[in-house]
Amino acid sequence: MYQTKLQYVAIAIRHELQALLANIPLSNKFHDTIRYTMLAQGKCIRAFLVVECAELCGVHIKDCISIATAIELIHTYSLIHDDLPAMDNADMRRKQLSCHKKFNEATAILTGNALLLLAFEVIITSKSLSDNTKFCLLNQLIQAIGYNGMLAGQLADITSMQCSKDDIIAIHGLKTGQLISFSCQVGGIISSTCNEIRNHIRQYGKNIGLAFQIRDDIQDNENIIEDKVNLANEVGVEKATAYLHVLCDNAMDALQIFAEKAIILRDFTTYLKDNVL
Ligand code: GRG
Repeated sequence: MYQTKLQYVAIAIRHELQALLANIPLSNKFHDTIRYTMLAQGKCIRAFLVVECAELCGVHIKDCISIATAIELIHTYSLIHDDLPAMDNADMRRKQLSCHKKFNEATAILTGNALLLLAFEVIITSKSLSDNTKFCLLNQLIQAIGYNGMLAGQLADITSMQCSKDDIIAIHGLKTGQLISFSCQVGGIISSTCNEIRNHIRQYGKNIGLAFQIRDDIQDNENIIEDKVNLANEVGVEKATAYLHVLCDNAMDALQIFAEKAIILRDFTTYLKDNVL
């Protein structure tokens, strides 16, 4: 059930991306690199979470699609940089060569930078958001991805030796959790929803953000690299799975207040819990 909505959102994001690409001249080298990285087979889960959580706040997809697109641009920037030899050194991404393998390292670094800045441009030029809403969104987005958020998690991930379980959970919460959590909160920022609803969505986002990375740790456990920050490696697959279940159950609890309105998010959370997104 969630897959149908995910596909719908992914198509809407692709539309937005095509429109952005139409404004980048073919003679500009970033046209090719942005097309290559953004129109690959990304799932658009963060955009899906933006749209679903925003609907719980009474916000229509047309009023949050620009910020959802911006978040997907930022997510792709982070993956391009994460794949670089100085970081995770990955050859493949989204079933194709990673950006630095397809082009070269300098191009990949610059493409990541370009996507990050394009994301800000998309928010600033959005026609559906007021200036005040844009300011609030940008303020919280910058906190989520900056030196106290995603970047802090990434740096700790790369530089930490010998992490405890709690260290790993903290790193995951920053590195992967912050952007996912922000995605869930977009609708609450755009709308005038009451604090109670915002708090429930915040709880949902926090748990689902961490669950997403723990799920990846469990899947990754088979080809483990000794010094990689990985919860399943640290505590074993069984305990990591139990923790994934606790997080997904907490996320489900946070949705209770929305009753039938959250049926798609419940379905998504069940799939995440069963590790089969
Ligand atoms: C380098 C600035 C910088 C930040 C890196 C991206 C990141 C922060 C950390 C995540 C690295 C990673 C591969 C984590 C595993 C979690 C995961 C499966 C991420 C990929 O997200 P998906 O599955 O990817 O939503 P698609 O390709 O579908 O968009």
